[in-house]
Amino acid sequence: MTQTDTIAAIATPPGAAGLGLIRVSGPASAEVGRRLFRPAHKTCPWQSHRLYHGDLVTADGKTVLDEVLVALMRRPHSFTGEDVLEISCHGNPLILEAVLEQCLRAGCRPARPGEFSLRAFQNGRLDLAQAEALAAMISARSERAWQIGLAQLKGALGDKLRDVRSLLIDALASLEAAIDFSDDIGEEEAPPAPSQIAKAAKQIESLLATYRQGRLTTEGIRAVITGKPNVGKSSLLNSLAGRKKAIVTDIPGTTRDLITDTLTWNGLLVHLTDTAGIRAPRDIIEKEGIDRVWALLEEADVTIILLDGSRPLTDEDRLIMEQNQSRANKTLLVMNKSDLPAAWSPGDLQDRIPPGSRMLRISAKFGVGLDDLRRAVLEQAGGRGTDDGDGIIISLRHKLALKKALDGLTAALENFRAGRSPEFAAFELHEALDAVDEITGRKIQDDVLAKIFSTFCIGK
Ligand SMILES: Nc1nc2c(ncn2[C@@H]2O[C@H](COP(=O)(O)OP(=O)(O)OP(=O)(O)O)[C@@H](O)[C@H]2O)c(=O)[nH]1
Ligand SMILES: [Mg+2]
Repeated sequence: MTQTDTIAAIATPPGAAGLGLIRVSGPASAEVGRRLFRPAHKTCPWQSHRLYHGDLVTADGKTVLDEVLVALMRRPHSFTGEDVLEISCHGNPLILEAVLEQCLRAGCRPARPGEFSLRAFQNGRLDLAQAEALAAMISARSERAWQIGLAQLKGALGDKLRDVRSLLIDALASLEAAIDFSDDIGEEEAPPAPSQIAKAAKQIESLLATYRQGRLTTEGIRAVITGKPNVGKSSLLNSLAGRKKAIVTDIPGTTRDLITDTLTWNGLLVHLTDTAGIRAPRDIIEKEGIDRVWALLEEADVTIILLDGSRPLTDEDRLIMEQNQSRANKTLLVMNKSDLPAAWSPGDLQDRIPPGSRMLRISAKFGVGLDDLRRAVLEQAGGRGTDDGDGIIISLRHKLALKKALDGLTAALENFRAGRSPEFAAFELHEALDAVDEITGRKIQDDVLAKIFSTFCIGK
């Protein structure tokens, strides 16, 4: 797709910096360069992918704005697939704005958010999943999220989808042959479609299974510390955070609000929240605090139930454990104050530890057992995948499309099982194929496309 207009934007973030970059893309890029750039050396052959040093001047040629480096990337070997001009100037927002203004005077229009990436997609330089991966990589807040974004940018997801696609196309081909020659095919020559469909469904299922991990990686793990008052919840937050984030006293009911700190463990973000101790509330402030804890626990990826090992267990401890039964596989039972003599042993809890939850011993005050706790939190959240980010899905859009494809395949298989005419299965397969193609953007509606790119930043 060739665009007739040339777009320009500041590609670096607002604020002062050593350098800033203006990006121009479209048919007039070379002309904009010739008008605004005055080379330091007499000759400037404007070879593609070469840096030239000189002054950036106003469109009327009268005023020098900055000393710059420029590069022209001629199509199709550029990010967008069009002629691209990049101007590196000094990173003062005033300079960047002034240079952008001159680009607009020289014939560009301001780029919309994500428009460079949109053009790259439209010119076949990136598939849609890669363009989204690029945006995800730019906004990644943890090392793992960055790695996954990079793997997708390199086409890891596209490769997996290509496998699924070719299975579906083979299945469709044999189905359509069966439809065309239905009279000639005997029972014993049943088409191989069902086995290919089942194989594709398996691959989609395993991709779908990565979504939880993908989400944890990009958004971070939400871990909540709960327990009755005075068991050491705030002390635990403080030792894990390495600073005095929450107030600690020996008065039960010290914490009333939710206090969250975001930490990085093993390259993953962990949003750790300290909460009000759970007991029969003494006043409406405490009641509000406790109500918030119950609501928060619903959304938690991991719940750390903290128990005081130095004092006998009480009904309050038991109530919290019981309330959390249904989330056992997201729960860690943690016996605190291991530096003091134990008043009970984990064995006493045997009948209360639901399958799936785990038991650990720590001392929040003296920082004992915290490495094990960190490891257990990551494991319990399922955030410690063994893969290297290949083909992990991180976007809800991808998840929904894969789900739609899987539903189509399941319906197709059901049609085979019920012995219906192959047209029915073929219809479902086409639907599934369309859903897969929505992810890479091979087949996508313009409004969906516009919506996706509008979430990107300007200059991207
Ligand atoms: N010996 C010992 N004392 C601890 C430990 N952890 C916490 N404490 C003490 O227990 C008391 C309560 O600690 P907090 O961290 O405020 O307890 P909390 O669970 O946040 O209490 P509330 O906010 O009231 O719910 C303080 O005196 C802490 O010093 C520990 O590992 N060992
Ligand atoms: Mg507290």
